[in-house]
Amino acid sequence: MNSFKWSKHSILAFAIIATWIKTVIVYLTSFDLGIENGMQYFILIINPLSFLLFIYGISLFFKTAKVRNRYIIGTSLILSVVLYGNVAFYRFYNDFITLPVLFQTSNFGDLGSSAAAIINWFDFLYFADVILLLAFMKFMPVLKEQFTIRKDVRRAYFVMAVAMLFLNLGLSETERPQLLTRSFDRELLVKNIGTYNYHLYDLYIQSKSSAQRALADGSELVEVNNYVRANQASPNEELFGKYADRNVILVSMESLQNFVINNEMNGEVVTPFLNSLTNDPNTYYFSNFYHQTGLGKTSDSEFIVENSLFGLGRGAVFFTHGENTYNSMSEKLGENGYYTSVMHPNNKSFWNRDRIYQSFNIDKFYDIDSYTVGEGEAVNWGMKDIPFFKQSAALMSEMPQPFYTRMITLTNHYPFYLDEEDKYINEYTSNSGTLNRYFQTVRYMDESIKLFFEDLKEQGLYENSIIVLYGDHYGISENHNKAMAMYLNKEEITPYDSALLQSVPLFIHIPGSNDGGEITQAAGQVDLRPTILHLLGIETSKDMQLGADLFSEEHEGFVIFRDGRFVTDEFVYANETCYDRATGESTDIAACQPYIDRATIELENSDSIINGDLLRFYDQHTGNLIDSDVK
Ligand code: GP9
Ligand code: MN
Repeated sequence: MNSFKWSKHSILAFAIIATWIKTVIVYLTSFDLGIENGMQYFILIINPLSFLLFIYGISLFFKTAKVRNRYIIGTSLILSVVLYGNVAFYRFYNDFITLPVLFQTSNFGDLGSSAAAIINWFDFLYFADVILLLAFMKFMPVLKEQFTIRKDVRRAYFVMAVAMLFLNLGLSETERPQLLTRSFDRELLVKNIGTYNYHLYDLYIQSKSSAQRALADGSELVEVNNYVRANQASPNEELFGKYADRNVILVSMESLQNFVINNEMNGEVVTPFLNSLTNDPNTYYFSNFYHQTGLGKTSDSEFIVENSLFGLGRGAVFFTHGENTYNSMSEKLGENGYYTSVMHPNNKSFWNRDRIYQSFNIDKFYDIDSYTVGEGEAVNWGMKDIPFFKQSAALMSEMPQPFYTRMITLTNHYPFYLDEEDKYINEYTSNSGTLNRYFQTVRYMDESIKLFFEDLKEQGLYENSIIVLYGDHYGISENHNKAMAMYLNKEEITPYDSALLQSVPLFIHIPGSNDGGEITQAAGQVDLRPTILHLLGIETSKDMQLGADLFSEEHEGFVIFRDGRFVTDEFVYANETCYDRATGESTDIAACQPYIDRATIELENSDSIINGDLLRFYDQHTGNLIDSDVK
């Protein structure tokens, strides 16, 4: 058996290759990962490798063959259990396991009762590699031999593993920029970094946030509470409760910035319908309104609107703190007799929506499974807005009333592609294809909203509703400044301009009300929750919110951005410079200093509420702090 001497490591190679092949087969047969091109296949195939090289490679440190072999078998068994656990979970939930879900036993109540439906007789195949490994060890005596491995060989082995990891991450980053920093979607993570690395990543995110949570107690809330109470704005007496019991339809307009409103592009009107709302007697148009999102983009805007708190400075709070206690607008409306929902034709796990919506106590999520996407009805990231609105209006007609629904559009999303038949205007003509196409998708979205208003009338839902339309975040990043400067007829886009370009439109449309007009005071997304609740006559004076009712006499024109920049009616603070809005020129920093201090406090307050999961210590009905020993 001398010829087998070379194969003293064959058990390691065998284990890696067997688990690798099995994992890829499982990807392709047990999950629906939506692989679209050759590169995605390639990434999928290589992505288990770095982790397997590491985890099995640890066996190279063991001195005796017995320990080494036991380690390899044990590892392959554990990995099989993890993989199979995911498969079983996926069969039921169409999603990947996260640690909090795993430890939330209530979830498994559902699972347990249908275990029989989830487990198949051929499932032992998921353990085929373990069985083969055992057999291999039994029949290959060389594997039981003692050996020592040279240090340089071992080092070379781990260098190879690291190289593999970087290759994987590099390719994933080109496929999905900012995959790890923004952590959008479990499916995308598994598809790109693989199921094993995904669990490590999840472990990292969860342990970081649970450490902060464990260290927090109710005492931190005292300070936050004092700040919130000292700064809250009382409702506008005339408008408070004026539209009680109306349905509320919130439309999050994807990537829509304010600069297109009442503007033209090469002689063509970009948003004819939204323009008509800017001087409609039943519509308030907020022309100095800003998004306050960070890396969590759409999900951050949802978070801000629901909770009147900021997202986080790093990552997406939807992912990192999906299990926290919240007092969302949905929950509040639910307590006041509303049926609450979100309508968005995408994967339910995108942005961890399915999980955090439970924390928000939203009654129903109309995700992609609630829609029928016909031939030619999808573009960019999914279903086109026109059929989305049409089907949504039909779904709304079935909802118990009054209802509150939040709709999230999708067509005006980067890369802003459109089918020919959906192009109502030409492209712009600059060096940025992104900006050039943006005008066309914005024009399409404008059309879809116009048609939606007609659908609502047809369904008999229009008169009895309040329709709130707002842009979720910017669509054109600073990478396109040159083209933007050309469009806006400016020499360059300065940090001052960039801050003001974060303005997104907000419309509050109240059919038949004769309440309307343009409001020019600076305002932000955190203000929506109190504004809407007050229009419906729902008190928020005990709520832990950072925004203020837009109609309140005490509302102040001061909008804080997530990155610390801010806009007031007089000043803009960006790039550590204080600008005077009257001139656009920089001015003495002292003018901005009081706002800088307040912005710091507000962002810190928001962060400590989220990181410490402080709302679990707060009774929003009485406004009292709950004894922290209880939770
Ligand atoms: C995805 C959609 C877009 O479901 O909301 O997310 P974004 O990339 O804009 O954050
Ligand atoms: Mn978005």
